[in-house]
Amino acid sequence: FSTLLAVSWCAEDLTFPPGFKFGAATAAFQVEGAWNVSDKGESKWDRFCHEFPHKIQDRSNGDVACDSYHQWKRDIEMAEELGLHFYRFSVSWTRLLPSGFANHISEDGTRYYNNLIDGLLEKGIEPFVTLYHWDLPQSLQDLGGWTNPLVADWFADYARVVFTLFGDRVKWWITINEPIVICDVVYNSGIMAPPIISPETGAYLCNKNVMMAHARAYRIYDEEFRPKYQGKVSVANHHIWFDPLTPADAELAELARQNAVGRYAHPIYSKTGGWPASIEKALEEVSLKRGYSKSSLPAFTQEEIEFVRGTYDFYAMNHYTSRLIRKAREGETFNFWPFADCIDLGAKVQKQEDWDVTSTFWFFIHPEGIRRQLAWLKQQYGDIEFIITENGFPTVEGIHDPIRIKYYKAYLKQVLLAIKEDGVYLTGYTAWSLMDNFEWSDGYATKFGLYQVDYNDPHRKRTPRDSARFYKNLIKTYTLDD
Ligand code: BGP
Repeated sequence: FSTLLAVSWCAEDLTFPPGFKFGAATAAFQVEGAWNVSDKGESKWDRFCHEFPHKIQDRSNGDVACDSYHQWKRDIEMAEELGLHFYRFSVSWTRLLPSGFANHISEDGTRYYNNLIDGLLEKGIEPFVTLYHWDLPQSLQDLGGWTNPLVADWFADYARVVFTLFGDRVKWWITINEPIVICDVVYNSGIMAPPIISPETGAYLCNKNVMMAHARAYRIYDEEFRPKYQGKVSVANHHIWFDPLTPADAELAELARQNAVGRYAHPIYSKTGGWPASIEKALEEVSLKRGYSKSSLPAFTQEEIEFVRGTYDFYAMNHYTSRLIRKAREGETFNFWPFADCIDLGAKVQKQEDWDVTSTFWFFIHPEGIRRQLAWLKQQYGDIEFIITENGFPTVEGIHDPIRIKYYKAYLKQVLLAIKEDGVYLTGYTAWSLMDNFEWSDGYATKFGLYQVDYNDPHRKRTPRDSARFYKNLIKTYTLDD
């Protein structure tokens, strides 16, 4: 019997399709440091860490971080060591446009990103660039940030500058990283920048403005740059997979998916555009009940629906973890973070007994979730190109990190099943993260890196973990077989 088992295991095809691309990611605020070097402007995360150190687990900040502003050559070397096909990083808005507006472009900022992009291309590694990974200029935050509809204009100007400067060499673009974090997590929890709590209004205003800002940037690329450069543009959503606790919770789990994913994806990827109908209805009912004269979720005009609809060239999926959904019990309190409890829907989340916990409070291990999430997206939005733009694992282990390798293997196996069994057209996978970095409210306490960073070293020495060797071998062999 054991021989039979062994045979069936070997027969299992754990090989990635030819042409599949592997990458790793970071984000400007999390790695660059040099927060006030040269003419760089202040971002909302600079301000947040400096003013509210107690909101960061280890009271740290991004002032130096991994010092990638100075260590970029080593970063490229690491990408080369791993054999990455692409490196996903973000541009810091205030490094390029210190005032937040397009009235002055920093020469130093331009030079920094040119060096990084050219250095990667010299090694045959594709730059995969995110325009916005959470570090809004403080000058724009002072004007209301993502709750001010003018943010779409400011973002459009910034996007045009980035496309103009780097579009000749960068072919893969993400406009905005994880709108749900910028909106729902920020305005529901107060644990991220800016610490403004406004769940009934702020989160939804932000939601619509982010959709408009993304669409503006996409349309600018499409009309002014695509004819010359033929790149691809998308937005990277965050996906927590929701399973119902019991069959009776199935409908609520679907509503929670539409709330957490559909509210950010439906306007862009669905055939009809606009908000998911079930969410539009549920949120209007809640708002009226609360005494508002209309829904807190701002309506789209027909023109806006058309403007946002179809603004993608592929689907960018960030995924880490899953939750179970059940109806909230009488008198139960809501805890929005980790962004799934939804007071407006009466949905409460919990973890399955047998899901392992990790060193980070919001993260439970449930490999099947990534496959189910991909299948759901395919079923909702059709047979489009998918790229996993973030997936990774936090642990406090040192250089030897067998648990992280186990996580990567288990999740990547489910990714293969999505491709081979469910027919998901998935062309790339991105590990979060190339190196340990400033993990937002966790500071440096949580470590996601394939490379360990020594924060006591003035040059922030990077050392490959065992997981880096695992990933390198996977990229070389294309198989999960040992
Ligand atoms: C994603 C972010 C990344 C990264 C990662 C780990 O949501 O896009 O920037 O931080 O999560 O999460 P955390 O740092 O909250 O543990």
